[in-house]
Amino acid sequence: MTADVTAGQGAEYADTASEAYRAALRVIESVEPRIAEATRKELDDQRNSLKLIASENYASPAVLLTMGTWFSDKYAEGTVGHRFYAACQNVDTVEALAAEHARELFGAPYAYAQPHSGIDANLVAYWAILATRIEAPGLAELGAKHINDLSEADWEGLRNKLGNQRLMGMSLDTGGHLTHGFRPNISGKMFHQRQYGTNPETGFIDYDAVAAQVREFKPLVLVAGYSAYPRRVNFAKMREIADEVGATFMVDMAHFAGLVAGKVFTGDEDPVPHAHVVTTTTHKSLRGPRGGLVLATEEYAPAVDKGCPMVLGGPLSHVMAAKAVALAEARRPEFRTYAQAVADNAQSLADGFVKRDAGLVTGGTDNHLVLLDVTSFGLTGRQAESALLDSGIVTNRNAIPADPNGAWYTSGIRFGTPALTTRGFGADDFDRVAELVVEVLQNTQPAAGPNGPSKAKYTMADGTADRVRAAAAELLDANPLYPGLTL
Ligand code: DSN
Repeated sequence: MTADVTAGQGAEYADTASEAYRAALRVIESVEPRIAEATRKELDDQRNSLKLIASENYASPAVLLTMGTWFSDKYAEGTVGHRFYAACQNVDTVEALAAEHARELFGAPYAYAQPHSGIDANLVAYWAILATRIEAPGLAELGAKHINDLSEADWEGLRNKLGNQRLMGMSLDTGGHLTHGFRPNISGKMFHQRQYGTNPETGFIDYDAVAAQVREFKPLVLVAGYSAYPRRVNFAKMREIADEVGATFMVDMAHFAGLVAGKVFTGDEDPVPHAHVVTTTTHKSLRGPRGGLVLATEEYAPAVDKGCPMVLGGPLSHVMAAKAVALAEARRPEFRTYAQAVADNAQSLADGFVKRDAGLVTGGTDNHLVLLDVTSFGLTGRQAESALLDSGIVTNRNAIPADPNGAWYTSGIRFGTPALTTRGFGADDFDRVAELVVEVLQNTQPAAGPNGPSKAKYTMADGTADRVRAAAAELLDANPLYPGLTL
């Protein structure tokens, strides 16, 4: 276990945190014992499985405890110093601190800490871009100060303009996110959308091809960012492409915010100096509470600041408080050690797969995630995900580019290193993880379905799951989650 990497995860105040949790569980138990029981069991399950879901992590006890307070009870619609409710002075302290830590950590001119999730952060960003680029000039053209002053006909005209704009983002099957213009998501309905993909031969983004598509489509918004692309993005290049057609450049860094915070991604790979608007979640590689965040230039800040009431309901002040704590943790030097270890460990995991002849999308990784093409084992993603879960390995199935099995069964398994790195796993441990994954998949076969081989059912050679669980337990015991915390 590497002390630097796990610092802040509880060992230094394990006794106090244990007391706090034992007391809290006794209180919960007195009202609904089944919730206390499920809470204990969840810790047990998380402690005893190899968590490799790329979008998950383990927040520190300080972050978790911050969420369980009376800030949950307070309404605070509006923004710092400008609320639609009375008595928000302490929420103002909390929100201002969360925003200050975010600005300092990422070097951003402005930060907005209210979004409840990454999807909410993206909706705030889209509407802030539309408000800045379409609504404000539209109002000026009509000689009005506020939309409420417009006649019904003028408002209808402006509303049509707002609903008639173009967005381009990365396609879901090549690693983009639902909210980047995928038609079943609201982002694909509120914008005319087109998607860019990756080079079918290499799996990498082809910047010349993206530039050609952008020149032709001329989007108002160009989105970069991913949830299943195992490579870095050159954001300086993407900004140049956006500038050519006057598009607003937005980056969704939800997956890799921890690598930006930890200075693994710098220069052209740091989205903050290059994008007009940057969104993120706070609970993935950033290791905070479940929630979202928007960073913006001065130009877009006033519109982002109106996220509530524009898009959001009342802020979750208890979560904003936890965001402030997590961002303060991420500003410590040890977070850089953690972020570098996340990237090094992903490299080791990918190398472990490659040397065992498992097929990887793009042939490897240079961020925190690895996308395994499980057709190399004759399986669907669904079969592989279930067989791994039976063996104590928690992952999620994921589409691969041009996936022959579609978005439900899929042909890929996505792995991420942020969570196990928090436990202290190192490069050798991740090589062993690759070995265990390959052992499971090599011993799994599709089962017969009513119309030929099933895409969901599978059989595993006897003893595989038990053998792998036992090997995983050795790794988990050597790198305990919340060391010293007892309930
Ligand atoms: N659910 C997140 C992920 O797993 O990547 C994205 O929304």
